[in-house]
Amino acid sequence: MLDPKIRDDFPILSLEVNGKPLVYFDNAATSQKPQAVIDKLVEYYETSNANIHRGIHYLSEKATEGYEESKKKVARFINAKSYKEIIYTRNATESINLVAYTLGLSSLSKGDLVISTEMEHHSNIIPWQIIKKHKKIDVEFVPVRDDYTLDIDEYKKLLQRKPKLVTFVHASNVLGTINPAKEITRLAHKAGAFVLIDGAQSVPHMKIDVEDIDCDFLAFSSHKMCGPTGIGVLYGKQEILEELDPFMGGGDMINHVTYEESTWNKLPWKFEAGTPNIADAVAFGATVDYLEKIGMRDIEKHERELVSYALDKMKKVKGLEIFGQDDRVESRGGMVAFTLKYAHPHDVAQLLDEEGIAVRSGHHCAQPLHEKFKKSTTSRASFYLYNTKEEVDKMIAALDRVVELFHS
Ligand code: 7TS
Repeated sequence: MLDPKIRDDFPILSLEVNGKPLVYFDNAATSQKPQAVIDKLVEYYETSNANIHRGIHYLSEKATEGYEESKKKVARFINAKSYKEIIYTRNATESINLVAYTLGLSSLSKGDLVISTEMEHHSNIIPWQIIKKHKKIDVEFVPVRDDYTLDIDEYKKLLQRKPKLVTFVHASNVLGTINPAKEITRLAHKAGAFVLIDGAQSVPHMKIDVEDIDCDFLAFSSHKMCGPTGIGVLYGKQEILEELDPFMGGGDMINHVTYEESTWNKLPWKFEAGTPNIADAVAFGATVDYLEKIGMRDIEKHERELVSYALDKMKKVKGLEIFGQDDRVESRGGMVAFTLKYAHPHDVAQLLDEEGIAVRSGHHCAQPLHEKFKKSTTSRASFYLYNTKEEVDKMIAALDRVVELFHS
């Protein structure tokens, strides 16, 4: 386990909620921010604020340097070849939409197949439904089996139809399942498809190496990995990004403009129209420094130990059913969705909140997955580097009290 002193880095963790010390178990929705990231944000506004790529004055150059340095750090963090492969968006959702609206609109045509999976977040379902409407493509979903893993045999069958794109969630935000990204990618490439991975729930929690996985695109969000809101990342292989048309048009993404037509800027700027979210990008660079200092492998180990501890205890709560694998911790992430036989998930979340414990309830933007397993909603506890076994114990005690309340 990581040293619990790490908690001192996160000012919000010393809050009391409803008179109790905060237990923050809603990390899959968004994570808390360390002081180093908050300080960087303030420092940027106090010492560097200007627009980037526009002026030759001192501040503009300083802001530009901070923005570009952040991209270089992110490229190193995921082992991309260059910062040219790192596009900043608002969030993982926008990153996925960027691929849909560029590659989807320009390269897909009627009857082309896109393969996704049944365990996607809505952000990797809706964009393809929109492209389906525009371009009359087919979208198929790899089934989730009863053991909450993807049905790879069905996937192989779908691949025989020569899809143009395979897109899948690396770690499910509900089931916790970690999909075999390298193998899925290898098979997709063999069938001639592009590969887009939704890394929103994997990049914050494990060491990701895009060269090793060999995916063509990877989408993730800063705010789920201790960074500021308002910054998302789309990694894309340079040779593919070079071929794509821009996503949005405007300032900074152009080379030369006439009234009739225009040419595009170099990568990655071709995909970043208008003034970007400079301050949050600079602070995102500090976020990467922070995570690297702790070490992604140690973060992963910490969460694995914590989720294993939590699963053992949760299984013993009367009437508690886990939605996802409850044993194979090596292939699942640190989030546990569950239902209690005697209480509605919203009541569970509300009663836990009264004890200062933050969990989420709902369908977690994965409604089709819930419906497939005949659930309308679940509660979900999701862990991160600063959570402890003592906090898990508090949640278990609170859940026992909920069961007592509803069962008696
Ligand atoms: N993909 C996955 C797997 C996610 O879990 C989420 C957010 C997204 C994409 C979208 O991320 P965004 O930053 O663009 O919003 N998931 C959740 C969640 O589970 N609870 O709140 C947000």
